[in-house]
Amino acid sequence: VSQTFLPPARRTSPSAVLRAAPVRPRPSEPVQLLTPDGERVEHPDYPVTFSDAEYRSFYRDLVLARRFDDEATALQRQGELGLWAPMRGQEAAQVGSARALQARDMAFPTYREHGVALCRGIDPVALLGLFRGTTLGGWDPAEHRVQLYTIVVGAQALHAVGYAMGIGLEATARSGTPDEAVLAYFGDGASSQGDVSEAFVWAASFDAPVVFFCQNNQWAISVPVERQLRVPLAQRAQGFGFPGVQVDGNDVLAVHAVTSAALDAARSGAGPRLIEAMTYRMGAHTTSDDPTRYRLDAELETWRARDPLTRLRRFLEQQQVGDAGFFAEVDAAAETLAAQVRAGCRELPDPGPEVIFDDVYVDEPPRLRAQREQHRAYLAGLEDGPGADGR
Ligand SMILES: Cc1ncc(C[n+]2csc(CCOP(=O)(O)OP(=O)(O)O)c2C)c(N)n1
Ligand SMILES: [Mg+2]
Repeated sequence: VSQTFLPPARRTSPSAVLRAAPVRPRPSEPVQLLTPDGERVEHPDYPVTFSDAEYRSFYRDLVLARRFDDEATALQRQGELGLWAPMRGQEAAQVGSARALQARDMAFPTYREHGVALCRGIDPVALLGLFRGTTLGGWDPAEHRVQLYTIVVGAQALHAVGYAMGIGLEATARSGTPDEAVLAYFGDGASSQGDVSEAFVWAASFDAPVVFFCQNNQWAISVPVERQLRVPLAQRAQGFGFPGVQVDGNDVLAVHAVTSAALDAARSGAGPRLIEAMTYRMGAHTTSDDPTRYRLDAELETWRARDPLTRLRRFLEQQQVGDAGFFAEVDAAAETLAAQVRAGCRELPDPGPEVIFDDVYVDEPPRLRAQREQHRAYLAGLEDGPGADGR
């Protein structure tokens, strides 16, 4: 065998090869309204104002979201949850965007949108059910206007566009504007999925009232964002035929302003928008992951200095919008929430073995009913088995 046909000797470790992206995304200026030092800055495209009460309520939501997420991580460590996907670090991206939604708008989350769920009034204990294995859903999407969590990376982008196309078609039928919009969440890793590119094409072709909201948290498990994107994701939108904007995802004010504007545009019939929120996943991908195996402490430190809670707290203190009493009240509310979540999680009822037959069909076909009966009889016949108590 000639030397020519031998593969080249591997000169670096596999992880070094992964890291060696020849082109890095070029730096760009994300929209920012609040610096990491807590200074309120203006942006020409987003001349927004917030009342003191709004500033305080943003802070409150950020703190509650973080406390809930921390509690869930602890519950997994105590064996109360099978798994948890921490969102620590992404609170501003989630609270800022979710609070830009109007009552009728619909959100399509991934598996990490716990801050979105809280802002939309989903019971945090019900949300834990999915991670405790007591439910396959947890809430009514029609009531909260948040679809169920989607684990299949990127799939919900297509679901969101289909839903938005429906809104658009109804608006056309009554010769009006959509008046409601869809917010589709996904991650930087998901941006490489065919589903997301297809979703962009369909949304553009049909002027669907959808806002794509990418939380670029720099990692897709152990794969760095440089592997996903050769240009900032926001720039990719142009090639699909709609506007894209990059926002400081750790700045709750900027995220809120940018998402509000994009949703307004979608509701008014201007078609889709893409938002790339630059943020960072401070914790592990999930509680099954060990990020120290693939990323450096220095990177973590850089992002810790951009913490979304710290910067808003600095602003509130510097502008005397929040006093010691306010911060104490928020901390107390967070502890109350954590205690309720802890107790509620442990009390979540175990589902009976028959629930696997539920919610498959609206009208249960005879064949499935027969299988359910067969399964029930089988369980009843087990001595001390799961069906022995009649469930
Ligand atoms: C279609 C599909 N492929 C692979 C996986 C396994 N997986 C789960 S999360 C994930 C990474 C997703 O990264 P990103 O989109 O950046 O979201 P993040 O987890 O960072 O929030 C992968 C590959 C999956 N769930 N679905
Ligand atoms: Mg990611």
